[in-house]
Amino acid sequence: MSSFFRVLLVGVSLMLSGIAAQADDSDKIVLTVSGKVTNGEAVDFTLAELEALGIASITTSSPWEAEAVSFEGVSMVVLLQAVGATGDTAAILALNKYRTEVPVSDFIDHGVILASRKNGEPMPISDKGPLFVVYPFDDKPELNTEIYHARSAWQVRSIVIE
Ligand SMILES: Nc1nc2c(c(=O)[nH]1)N[C@H]1C(S)=C(S)[C@@H](COP(=O)(O)O)O[C@H]1N2
Ligand SMILES: [Mo]
Repeated sequence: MSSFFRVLLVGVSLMLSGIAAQADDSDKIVLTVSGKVTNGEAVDFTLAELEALGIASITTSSPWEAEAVSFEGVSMVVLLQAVGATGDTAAILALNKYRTEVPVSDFIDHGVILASRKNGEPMPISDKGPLFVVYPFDDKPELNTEIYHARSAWQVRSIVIE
């Protein structure tokens, strides 16, 4: 191959990889955890970084899903361990500015997850994504109260450990 075509090929493939990088969201920060975490330094996560912590799943119906569906995401206990959280309350903030305070004991007592997928698929913002705090409502019917519904924040963007 002539050097001209080599240069052209390299140029075209660089251009295409640039387009691919723009088209996917792999660099996008989906979650920031701050407050009482290691060294007080806020920790940012892409979706892939978050899911690399390990995936747990909860299959349940909810006030938002009449039929049981599978939610998959990182266990809140694992997430808090990963950032070195030492507080006992997690203030969870959503993209729509909704804010709710959840006792860290809930995460331990109920195996709460920060779901990033529903039935294996990432959740769009229009369907409570990209991150949704999910309690095991079907396994623990006592969680079907206003208190736990209010702690079930969707469109989660950040968490402050207090
Ligand atoms: N992002 C986000 N999550 C949220 C809310 C909200 O307004 N925004 N409302 C909370 C409250 S107070 C309750 S009771 C339930 C209400 O869900 P509903 O509005 O679908 O009935 O979701 C909780 N999660
Ligand atoms: Mo509510």
